[in-house]
Amino acid sequence: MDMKKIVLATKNKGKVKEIQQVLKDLNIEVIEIEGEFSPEENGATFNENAYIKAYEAAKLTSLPALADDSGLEVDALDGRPGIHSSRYANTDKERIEKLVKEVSESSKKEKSARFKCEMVLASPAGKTLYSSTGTCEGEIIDKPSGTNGFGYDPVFYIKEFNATMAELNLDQKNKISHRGKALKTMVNWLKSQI
Ligand code: ITT
Repeated sequence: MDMKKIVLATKNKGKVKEIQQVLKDLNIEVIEIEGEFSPEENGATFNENAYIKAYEAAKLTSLPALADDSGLEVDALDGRPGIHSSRYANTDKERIEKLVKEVSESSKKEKSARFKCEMVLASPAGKTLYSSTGTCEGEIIDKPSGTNGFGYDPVFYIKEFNATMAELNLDQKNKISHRGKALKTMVNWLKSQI
Protein backbone atom coordinates (compact mmCIF):
# COMPACT_ATOMS: atom_id res chain seq x y z
CA MET A 1 0.00 0.00 0.00
CA ASP A 2 1.18 3.54 -0.79
CA MET A 3 2.55 5.17 2.40
CA LYS A 4 3.11 8.64 0.98
CA LYS A 5 0.14 9.99 2.90
CA ILE A 6 -1.21 8.76 6.24
CA VAL A 7 -3.86 10.03 8.63
CA LEU A 8 -3.56 10.21 12.42
CA ALA A 9 -6.50 8.45 14.06
CA THR A 10 -6.58 10.58 17.21
CA LYS A 11 -8.29 13.69 18.53
CA ASN A 12 -5.75 14.09 21.34
CA LYS A 13 -3.69 17.21 20.52
CA GLY A 14 -0.88 16.14 22.83
CA LYS A 15 -0.46 12.88 20.95
CA VAL A 16 -0.67 14.65 17.59
CA LYS A 17 2.14 17.02 18.56
CA GLU A 18 4.44 14.22 19.74
CA ILE A 19 3.75 12.00 16.72
CA GLN A 20 4.14 14.87 14.21
CA GLN A 21 7.50 15.77 15.74
CA VAL A 22 8.85 12.28 15.02
CA LEU A 23 7.26 11.84 11.59
CA LYS A 24 8.25 15.27 10.27
CA ASP A 25 11.63 14.01 9.05
CA LEU A 26 10.06 11.32 6.88
CA ASN A 27 8.93 11.88 3.33
CA ILE A 28 5.33 11.22 4.30
CA GLU A 29 2.41 13.64 4.36
CA VAL A 30 0.80 13.29 7.77
CA ILE A 31 -2.72 14.66 8.12
CA GLU A 32 -5.07 15.01 11.07
CA ILE A 33 -8.51 13.46 11.09
CA GLU A 34 -11.16 16.15 10.59
CA GLY A 35 -14.47 16.65 12.35
CA GLU A 36 -16.11 14.42 14.92
CA PHE A 37 -14.11 11.22 15.50
CA SER A 38 -14.88 9.05 18.50
CA PRO A 39 -15.12 5.38 17.61
CA GLU A 40 -16.34 3.19 20.45
CA GLU A 41 -13.23 1.88 22.19
CA ASN A 42 -14.76 -1.35 23.42
CA GLY A 43 -11.67 -3.51 23.04
CA ALA A 44 -10.17 -5.40 25.98
CA THR A 45 -6.58 -4.36 25.27
CA PHE A 46 -4.57 -1.34 24.10
CA ASN A 47 -3.96 -3.20 20.83
CA GLU A 48 -7.64 -3.87 20.18
CA ASN A 49 -8.58 -0.25 20.85
CA ALA A 50 -5.75 1.05 18.67
CA TYR A 51 -6.98 -1.19 15.85
CA ILE A 52 -10.59 0.02 16.27
CA LYS A 53 -9.45 3.66 15.93
CA ALA A 54 -7.03 3.02 13.08
CA TYR A 55 -9.50 1.02 10.99
CA GLU A 56 -12.28 3.59 11.54
CA ALA A 57 -10.07 6.48 10.41
CA ALA A 58 -8.74 4.50 7.46
CA LYS A 59 -12.29 3.68 6.32
CA LEU A 60 -13.36 7.32 6.64
CA THR A 61 -10.42 8.74 4.70
CA SER A 62 -9.39 5.85 2.39
CA LEU A 63 -5.85 6.34 3.67
CA PRO A 64 -3.58 4.23 5.87
CA ALA A 65 -4.32 5.38 9.43
CA LEU A 66 -2.08 5.42 12.49
CA ALA A 67 -3.70 5.10 15.93
CA ASP A 68 -2.25 5.23 19.41
CA ASP A 69 -3.94 3.65 22.37
CA SER A 70 -2.17 4.28 25.60
CA GLY A 71 -2.59 4.53 29.33
CA LEU A 72 -1.10 4.49 32.78
CA GLU A 73 -0.75 1.33 34.88
CA VAL A 74 -0.27 2.05 38.58
CA ASP A 75 0.98 -0.81 40.77
CA ALA A 76 -0.65 0.50 43.96
CA LEU A 77 -3.96 0.36 42.04
CA ASP A 78 -3.37 -3.13 40.63
CA GLY A 79 -2.71 -1.75 37.16
CA ARG A 80 -5.55 0.74 36.96
CA PRO A 81 -6.54 2.99 35.24
CA GLY A 82 -4.89 1.10 32.33
CA ILE A 83 -7.04 1.03 29.21
CA HIS A 84 -9.52 3.28 31.03
CA SER A 85 -6.99 6.10 31.58
CA SER A 86 -8.89 8.52 29.36
CA ARG A 87 -12.30 7.65 30.87
CA TYR A 88 -10.97 7.75 34.48
CA ALA A 89 -12.30 11.34 34.91
CA ASN A 90 -13.37 14.22 32.67
CA THR A 91 -10.38 16.57 32.53
CA ASP A 92 -6.62 16.18 32.95
CA LYS A 93 -6.87 18.11 36.23
CA GLU A 94 -9.61 15.82 37.59
CA ARG A 95 -7.80 12.71 36.39
CA ILE A 96 -4.64 13.78 38.24
CA GLU A 97 -6.51 14.67 41.44
CA LYS A 98 -8.40 11.39 41.46
CA LEU A 99 -5.22 9.40 40.80
CA VAL A 100 -3.21 11.07 43.56
CA LYS A 101 -6.06 10.56 46.02
CA GLU A 102 -6.51 6.89 45.13
CA VAL A 103 -2.78 6.19 45.35
CA SER A 104 -2.52 7.93 48.75
CA GLU A 105 -5.47 5.88 50.06
CA SER A 106 -4.22 2.58 48.72
CA SER A 107 -3.04 -0.03 51.23
CA LYS A 108 -0.16 -0.74 48.84
CA LYS A 109 2.72 1.61 49.43
CA GLU A 110 4.69 1.24 46.19
CA LYS A 111 4.73 4.27 43.87
CA SER A 112 5.82 2.47 40.69
CA ALA A 113 3.82 2.92 37.50
CA ARG A 114 4.26 2.72 33.75
CA PHE A 115 2.86 4.28 30.65
CA LYS A 116 2.07 1.88 27.84
CA CYS A 117 1.45 2.65 24.22
CA GLU A 118 0.29 0.46 21.41
CA MET A 119 0.33 1.78 17.86
CA VAL A 120 -1.52 0.28 14.95
CA LEU A 121 -1.32 1.26 11.30
CA ALA A 122 -4.38 -0.05 9.46
CA SER A 123 -5.49 -0.01 5.85
CA PRO A 124 -8.96 1.06 4.64
CA ALA A 125 -9.70 -2.63 4.04
CA GLY A 126 -9.07 -3.35 7.71
CA LYS A 127 -5.68 -4.96 7.46
CA THR A 128 -3.15 -4.31 10.23
CA LEU A 129 -0.19 -3.11 8.18
CA TYR A 130 2.09 -2.84 11.21
CA SER A 131 1.87 -2.53 14.98
CA SER A 132 4.37 -1.52 17.62
CA THR A 133 4.52 -1.01 21.33
CA GLY A 134 6.39 0.97 23.98
CA THR A 135 6.63 1.20 27.77
CA CYS A 136 8.01 3.89 30.09
CA GLU A 137 8.66 3.25 33.79
CA GLY A 138 8.22 5.90 36.47
CA GLU A 139 6.72 6.78 39.83
CA ILE A 140 3.55 8.57 40.84
CA ILE A 141 4.22 11.66 42.96
CA ASP A 142 1.57 13.58 44.86
CA LYS A 143 2.48 17.13 43.82
CA PRO A 144 1.97 17.94 40.13
CA SER A 145 4.94 19.67 38.52
CA GLY A 146 5.59 20.95 34.98
CA THR A 147 3.37 22.23 32.19
CA ASN A 148 4.57 20.37 29.09
CA GLY A 149 2.97 17.24 27.70
CA PHE A 150 -0.56 16.25 28.67
CA GLY A 151 -2.59 13.83 30.75
CA TYR A 152 -0.84 12.40 33.80
CA ASP A 153 2.58 13.83 32.86
CA PRO A 154 2.78 16.29 35.83
CA VAL A 155 2.60 13.46 38.42
CA PHE A 156 4.76 10.94 36.53
CA TYR A 157 8.30 11.17 37.89
CA ILE A 158 11.27 9.81 35.93
CA LYS A 159 14.39 9.00 37.91
CA GLU A 160 16.91 9.29 35.07
CA PHE A 161 15.89 12.94 34.49
CA ASN A 162 15.06 13.74 38.12
CA ALA A 163 11.97 15.39 36.63
CA THR A 164 8.36 14.74 35.84
CA MET A 165 7.31 13.92 32.31
CA ALA A 166 5.69 17.38 32.17
CA GLU A 167 9.08 19.02 32.83
CA LEU A 168 10.65 17.43 29.74
CA ASN A 169 10.63 19.12 26.35
CA LEU A 170 9.15 17.42 23.31
CA ASP A 171 12.39 15.80 22.13
CA GLN A 172 13.33 14.60 25.62
CA LYS A 173 9.89 13.07 26.11
CA ASN A 174 9.96 11.37 22.72
CA LYS A 175 13.34 9.82 23.52
CA ILE A 176 12.13 7.97 26.59
CA SER A 177 8.35 7.81 26.44
CA HIS A 178 6.12 4.84 25.66
CA ARG A 179 4.87 6.71 22.58
CA GLY A 180 8.37 7.66 21.45
CA LYS A 181 9.51 4.04 21.69
CA ALA A 182 6.49 2.70 19.81
CA LEU A 183 7.00 5.41 17.19
CA LYS A 184 10.65 4.52 16.71
CA THR A 185 9.79 0.98 15.68
CA MET A 186 6.90 2.22 13.53
CA VAL A 187 9.19 4.74 11.78
CA ASN A 188 11.75 2.06 10.97
CA TRP A 189 9.03 0.01 9.30
CA LEU A 190 7.63 3.05 7.44
CA LYS A 191 11.12 3.86 6.15
CA SER A 192 11.33 0.37 4.68
CA GLN A 193 8.07 0.99 2.79
CA ILE A 194 8.76 4.36 1.13
P1 ITT B 1 -7.68 9.30 21.20
O1 ITT B 1 -8.46 8.06 21.60
O2 ITT B 1 -8.46 10.24 20.32
O3 ITT B 1 -6.32 8.97 20.63
P2 ITT B 1 -7.47 9.67 24.08
O4 ITT B 1 -6.84 10.73 24.92
O5 ITT B 1 -8.88 9.28 24.43
O6 ITT B 1 -7.37 10.14 22.54
P3 ITT B 1 -6.61 7.00 24.79
O7 ITT B 1 -7.96 6.40 24.69
O8 ITT B 1 -5.44 6.24 24.21
O9 ITT B 1 -6.53 8.42 24.07
O10 ITT B 1 -6.33 7.35 26.31
C1 ITT B 1 -5.04 7.56 26.74
C2 ITT B 1 -5.05 8.34 28.05
O11 ITT B 1 -3.92 7.91 28.82
C3 ITT B 1 -4.85 9.82 27.78
O12 ITT B 1 -6.07 10.51 27.66
C4 ITT B 1 -4.06 10.25 29.02
O13 ITT B 1 -4.93 10.49 30.08
C5 ITT B 1 -3.22 9.01 29.31
N1 ITT B 1 -1.93 9.11 28.60
C6 ITT B 1 -1.53 8.43 27.48
N2 ITT B 1 -0.31 8.83 27.09
C7 ITT B 1 0.08 9.78 27.95
C8 ITT B 1 1.23 10.59 28.06
O14 ITT B 1 2.21 10.53 27.17
N3 ITT B 1 1.29 11.44 29.07
C9 ITT B 1 0.30 11.54 29.97
N4 ITT B 1 -0.83 10.85 29.94
C10 ITT B 1 -0.94 9.95 28.93
